[in-house]
Amino acid sequence: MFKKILIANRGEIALRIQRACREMGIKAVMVYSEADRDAMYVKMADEAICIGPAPSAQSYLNMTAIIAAAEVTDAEAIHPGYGFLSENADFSERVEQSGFVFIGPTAESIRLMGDKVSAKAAMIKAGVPCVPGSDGELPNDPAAIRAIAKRIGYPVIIKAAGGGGGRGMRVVHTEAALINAVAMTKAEAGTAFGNPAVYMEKFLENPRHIEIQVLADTHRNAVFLGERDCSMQRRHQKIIEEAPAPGLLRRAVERIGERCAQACRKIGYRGAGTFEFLYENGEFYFIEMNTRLQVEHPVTEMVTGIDLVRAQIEVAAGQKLPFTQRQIQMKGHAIECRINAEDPYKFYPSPGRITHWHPAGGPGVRVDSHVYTNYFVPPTYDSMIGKLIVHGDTREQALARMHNALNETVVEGINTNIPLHRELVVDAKFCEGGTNIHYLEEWLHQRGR
Ligand code: MV4
Repeated sequence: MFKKILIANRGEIALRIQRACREMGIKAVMVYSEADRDAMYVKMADEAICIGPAPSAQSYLNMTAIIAAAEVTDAEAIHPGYGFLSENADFSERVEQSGFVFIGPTAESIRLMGDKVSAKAAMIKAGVPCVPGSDGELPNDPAAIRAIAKRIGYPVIIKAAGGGGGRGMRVVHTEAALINAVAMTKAEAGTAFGNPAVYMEKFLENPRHIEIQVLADTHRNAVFLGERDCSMQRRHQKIIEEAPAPGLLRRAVERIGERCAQACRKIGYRGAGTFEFLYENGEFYFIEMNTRLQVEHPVTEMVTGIDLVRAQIEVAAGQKLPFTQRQIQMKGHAIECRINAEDPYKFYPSPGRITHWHPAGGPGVRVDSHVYTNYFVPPTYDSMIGKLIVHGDTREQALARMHNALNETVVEGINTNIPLHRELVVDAKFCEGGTNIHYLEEWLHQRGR
């Protein structure tokens, strides 16, 4: 096992990884930007190194500075967290070429999944069901493009191979709009991702976003750890996630989960990963794979009892997965609310000093947050200041615990989206379960203001 790990991230996830290291008897090196100098997790780290000024381009995205920090501290491995460099294949490659272990998949896997056209081709080959669509990248011939759309049936969606997470897509409802939409998406993709390749899919009108968590070791063992429902989102930003997904048949989840684990074995995947699916009319359709730990990983930890960060570190060190598929049992229900420093209804960022912080507690309550009374939320980064996660025997109990926990939480000095969460956890349709990816935006629209 490693003696020392460098954590190449900030905020709640930096603290989450530091906690795993501490529990495992591993020393944690923190890198931080000038904006994060006073953060508690930086002071609590075994060692901490400033890697540059506040803007991420000069600090948390600065590969040279991060690798140099690993060199001077003699760290053996680098955990990238989520966001920043976590899905950057060049970073993973540079880390390994510099003699460190990248706590994540190989550069080859990251590259394969980063290109959505090659990711989909790999999944089709591995037997994972995908959204009906073009056979790879769209050709340049307008007649051929029209023929593909006709075969799929309108509406269709044009997506950039280099996109993902909602970037670089366009829905097309009629043949008249098709060729122009393809040209526009290609032009934008070339500028934004340096890759003009696009592909086409049937546009699913009312799906849910269901994702499958996987874990794989370097000995070709791979397991799935159930699913998460991440349909409660606004502008591709998830705000509530839960596990298991309400109303899904366990045997349907197990069938698709086994396909995902099989795909991991087939491509030689290592580490934690997430298969994203659209779920409509009882069918799963693969859209993307995320090759990192996700923000919402705690809901999976709460229902499986498995520490995903510990498992990531263990498999990165070459150990075998410490459990088999049969030993993974889902118990109860978990819900996560992302707490953002923002206006709860207008969504303007609300950085600044937290004058009073009191986290919730009690049975089944977990708070993943790096903030404290007098912490200054910098305006430079993502607005998420923490996550409130609850577990209960049933979804009803989890919702009741979340309601209590939201009411107990005190954040003064800045605005947060806690008032929005308080309304959502008592909303009749959400409480019923099974709302789709459009529900939150429709709810906000109807609510007005
Ligand atoms: C789709 C889709 C409907 N049909 N693909 C958006 C994020 C990216 N990961 C894929 N996305 C979508 N792809 C087909 N064929 C609808 C979306 C989508 C969406 C997906 C998941 C969660 C929220 C979403 C919000 C709007 C659109």
